[in-house]
Amino acid sequence: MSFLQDAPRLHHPYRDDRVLRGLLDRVVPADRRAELDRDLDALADYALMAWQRVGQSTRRKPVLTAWDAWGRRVDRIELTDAWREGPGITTRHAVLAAGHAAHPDARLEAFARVYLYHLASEFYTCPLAMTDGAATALKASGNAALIERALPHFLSRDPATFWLSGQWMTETAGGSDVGRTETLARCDDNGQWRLYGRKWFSSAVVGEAALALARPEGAGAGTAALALFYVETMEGAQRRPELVIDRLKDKLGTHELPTAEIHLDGLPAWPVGELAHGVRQVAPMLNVTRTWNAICAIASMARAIALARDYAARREAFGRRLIDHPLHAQTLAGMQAEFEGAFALGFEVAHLLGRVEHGAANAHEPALLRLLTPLAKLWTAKLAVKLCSEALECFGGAGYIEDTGLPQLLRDAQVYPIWEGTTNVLSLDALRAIGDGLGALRHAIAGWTREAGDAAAAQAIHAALDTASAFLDRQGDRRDALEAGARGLALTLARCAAAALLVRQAGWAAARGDRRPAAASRRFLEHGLVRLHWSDRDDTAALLDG
Ligand code: MFK
Repeated sequence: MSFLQDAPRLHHPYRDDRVLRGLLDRVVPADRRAELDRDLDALADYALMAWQRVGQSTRRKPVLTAWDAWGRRVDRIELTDAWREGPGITTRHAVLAAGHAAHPDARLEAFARVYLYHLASEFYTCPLAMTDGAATALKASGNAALIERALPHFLSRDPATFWLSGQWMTETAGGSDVGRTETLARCDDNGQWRLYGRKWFSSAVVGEAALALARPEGAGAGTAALALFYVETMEGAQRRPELVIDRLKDKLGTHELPTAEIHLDGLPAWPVGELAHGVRQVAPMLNVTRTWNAICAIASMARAIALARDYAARREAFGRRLIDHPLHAQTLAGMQAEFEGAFALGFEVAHLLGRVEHGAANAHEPALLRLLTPLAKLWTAKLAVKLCSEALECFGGAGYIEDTGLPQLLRDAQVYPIWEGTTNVLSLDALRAIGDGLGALRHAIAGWTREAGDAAAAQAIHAALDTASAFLDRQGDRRDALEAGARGLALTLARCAAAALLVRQAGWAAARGDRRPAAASRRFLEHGLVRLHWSDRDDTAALLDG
């Protein structure tokens, strides 16, 4: 019998996830844990089923049928199984609704569900993120009529009444520069606002509602003149005729997600707030979807590492298992330490969000949340690509073969740094937040490390923070230099926060006899915290000169 290699086996994504269980054991009160465990077990069972199912089928992309056989415009999108199951799974396990429950841990508990559901959902989490963001932005707007109209659908626990919301911002002229939005909002003779224009990346086009930025007729140019509108896309079972799907995008990854180009030809719309400062009004949505992005990136890392570790424990080469080769073990351990840092930061942002929303945060924490949200998004996104790439390499040639299911991990991960703001857009956003944020971060880091009593780690983290502060002081008012260094600054601050959170978790776990989080904390610190570059501007210009 010739040699055959076993496929990697996926262990139970909840019961066997020490890192998630360690966090929940530390944070979630016992009286809510049983209900949470029921949902997490069910979502993890679904994830196991989904992993087996994709291994047995040829993956399908959604199909758009624009016209029916009799010439009617229908814009019907045929979805994959996981997408069709999305409303049922989401509502049954409160993937959205749990985040809006009336207690400060609500967001943390919801994001634990998201973490387990994400990959099995085939990025159905993308429109879920936007729906969550829309619910949050509508609440923040105080618009009672829209809240009463939409939130019971967005947060429904019944698939029959559940609605998805899109977030329509990106346009051909605008891209990240949303201030160049060309979609026009015009008020008709009956006082009804209507939208006209083209949206270039619409990820939840199968949804029933959306928040859209548009420029009210006669308003000036730029970001401040944009208004935020709420729209509905369906008229009974039919898509409204004023919303036309031009085509589905052909993307590198996230193939199951029907991202569309659309145009609006008089779609009825309702202002969310004042008829200006729409970006300010949509910002709560952006910050929520960026948190989803971080948690989903972490979920991709967890899956990639879990498969690579399982394989390493069974695959033999050069006379012993891969995991017994010192260099392979060192590689996997390094990946695990980075993942645990990303996990700690992503879930701290999730927890902070809930505490701030419920008035349970201390005075520093709103500024801390504002800074950590872009930091977590940008760092976890980059790390997901790196770790998924490394995980594929752990399989050798098999990692490059489509029907192992592995290349998809890398292709899909590449979306995290791009959507919801690129790494550079997010680095510049962190500069917006650093004024109040840096002091809040120092304060928080001092608290997290004090809890654990690890003086050496605390010293290393504070030294890295001092280097970041020195960088900021040196740039002073030189905006160009500050912007050029913003990515290095953001990565440094993200790593400092993650290191301190690892130290906190390590202290808690060590007191209970688990030394693994301390190993993660030490290894993460060993990888270094500072990622600043003090680059010469003339060299930059020279390097770009042909
Ligand atoms: C599975 C994972 C789930 C993920 C879901 C994925 C969905 C994928 C679909 C998409 O990708 S949707 C499109 C994503 N696009 C973006 O994220 C836009 C990227 N561009 C930015 O983020 C820009 O920074 C932004 C458009 C928000 C603002 O740029 P500007 O034009 O330079 O605006 P400006 O004047 O700096 O900011 C306007 C106001 O918003 C200011 O407040 P004031 O009016 O009070 O002065 C800013 O402080 C405020 N602001 C901006 N970003 C904010 C914010 N406030 C709070 N939080 C923020 N993040």
